[in-house]
Order: sequence, then structure tokens, then C-alpha cells
Amino acid sequence: MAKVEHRGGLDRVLVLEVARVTEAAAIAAAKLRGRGDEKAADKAAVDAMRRELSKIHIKGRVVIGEGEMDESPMLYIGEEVGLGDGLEVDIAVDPLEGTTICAKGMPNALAVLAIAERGGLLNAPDMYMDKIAIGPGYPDGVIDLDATPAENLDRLAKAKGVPMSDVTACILDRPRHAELIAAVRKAGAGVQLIPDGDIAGVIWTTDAAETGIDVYFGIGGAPEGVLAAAALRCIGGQMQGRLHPLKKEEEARAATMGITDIRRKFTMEEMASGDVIFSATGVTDGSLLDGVHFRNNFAETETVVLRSKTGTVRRIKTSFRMIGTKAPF
Ligand code: VTB
Repeated sequence: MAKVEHRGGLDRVLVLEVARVTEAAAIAAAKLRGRGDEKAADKAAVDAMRRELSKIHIKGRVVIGEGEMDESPMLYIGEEVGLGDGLEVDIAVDPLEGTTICAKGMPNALAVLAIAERGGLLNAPDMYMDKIAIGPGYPDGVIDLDATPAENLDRLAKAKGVPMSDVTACILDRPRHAELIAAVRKAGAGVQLIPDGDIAGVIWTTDAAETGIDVYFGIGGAPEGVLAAAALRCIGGQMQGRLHPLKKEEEARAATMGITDIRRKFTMEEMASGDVIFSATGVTDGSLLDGVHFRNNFAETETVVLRSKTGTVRRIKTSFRMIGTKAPF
């Protein structure tokens, strides 16, 4: 992939603009929480996100989105979004991260978006990625995707200065992780399993004292990997990811998107470079963010907006006056 020179940085006004986008998606999805209809909740979030993006003064291009043009009418990879009159930016979206948890009314569903200077986000296809991530404050090289879980955990415990029994790994609860989970437990560390939502899983590592999670391990979506890397770039931490194709066609797909070496290990900086802004709004209550609360005529949201250039972590609580049952967008 071509290396891109980043000089100018993003306009900081975009911090508020992107918050509006994830707020709108979260409110739309929240109306369909617990209905058992993943598709409807996802569609509501996608529609709202698309609508809000179209109001921003950017020349945006979706690089991580809802899939290919022929399989999704909105926010597909390559779609141009925004008013088309501002800075050229690349956009990664996950309008409803955790569609299943939202449909079941369970915790930690989020609306997520990252925006970067053109060329700043890895164009990852919709396939699996093997990931490892830790929060800030550790010397470089503590974790390595090519080391065994025991080696990674050992280095992490030593760097943190705690016994292995005080280290906890977050892992997606999937049969494919049975060996990984067993290896972590055998090494003497704890495991926190999550049903879905590994962007939050990675972000939790940035505040281990609060969340109890020191490291994120395992195979999840590649698009979610890039979004998590964007968040971690802003807060600080270390992450590596490697595509994990299940079929030959996926390798071919990755190649058409510029990733010719399928075994390549991407660092956090290679997945999200230059100036990056990341925004997430809670859909259901979770440990990262409160979900949307509907109260009288108001919809209340909680959003976290991160910016890599300054390292700012901004939490925004917004109260939307509803017009009837509709948000005022
Ligand atoms: C993860 C997680 C997502 O998919 O990427 C996971 O972050 C991996 O896919 O929230 P499988 O469900 O196929 O294991 C989600 O759980 C849902 O998109």
C-alpha cells in the first residue's frame, strides 16, 4: 500500500460533527433494542448514520463499511459521503457494533465511526482478523501476535509488575477460541468472555484499573479491528492484527483491496495512521458507555470522542428533545 504523507490534520470541528453521527445512529438502533430483529436495528443505525454524514462539510469516502456496493445500498465500501466540499477524508463505520447484543437487549452495543486523513485507515475486507491489544503505559514490544498466549501473558505480567493471577484477558466467546482460552487459563491468568463487541473489548484494555481487562486476544472481524486500532491510536496502547481468511476468495478479495501479503502483521499505526478521530455512542448500557435512555420527551446519549493528534478523550452527554417519538434530526 502507498505510504501517505500527513501534514495538515483534521479540522477539530469534526469532533462534534462525528459525535452527532454516532448519536443519531445510536438513537435509531436503541428504538429497536430487544426486538430480536438484528437486521432492522442495523438498518435503522445505517440509515441514521448515512443521513447525518450527508450533512457534514467533508469529501468523505467509506473505506470500512457495510460491505460491497452490490450487497449493501448504503455506506458500502467506496461510497462518497458528506457534502463534498471539505477536507478529503476516509471513514470507517460500524453503525451498530453488536447487532445481536442489541437485538437481545444485552449490554455493550455501540454505534461507532472513525474518520482519518485520506489513506489513514487500512482498507480491510470484511473477513476475520487475529488481534492482540493492550493499553498504554507498557514498553514497546510487550505483546506479539507471533508469541504464544503464555509468552505474551508472562511479559505483560512482568511489565505490569503483578503476579499472573492478577492479569485478565478479554476474549470473544466462540468455539474457535477454545484452545486460546485454555492456554490463558493454564498460564494462570483470568479470562473475561464477551458474546460480541470486540471494539469495546480492545478499548477496555486502556483502563485496566476500571475494567479489569489487561489484554484483548483472538479472532474477530477485520473491520472491527481497524476501528479498534483507530480508538487505541488516540488513547495509546499497542495492537497487532493479521487477516485470517477462511477461504481462497477472501485472500483474493484482500489482494484487490491492496493487501497482497495475507500473512502480514499490521501494527496499530499501520491500521490507523495520521490524524484520526474516533467516536462511539452507547446503544445499550455498557461498561464503556451508557446506552440511550428515553425519558419523557428526551433521548439521552453518552458518547466518547477521541482524537489522535491531541490524545483528547472527550465524553459527551447529550439530551435530545424528541418531536413526538422522533429524534430532531
Ligand atoms: C467480532 C465482534 C462483533 O463479530 O468482530 C465478531 O466485534 C466476530 O465474528 O461485534 P463472529 O460472530 O463470526 O464470531 C461481532 O461479534 C458481530 O459483528
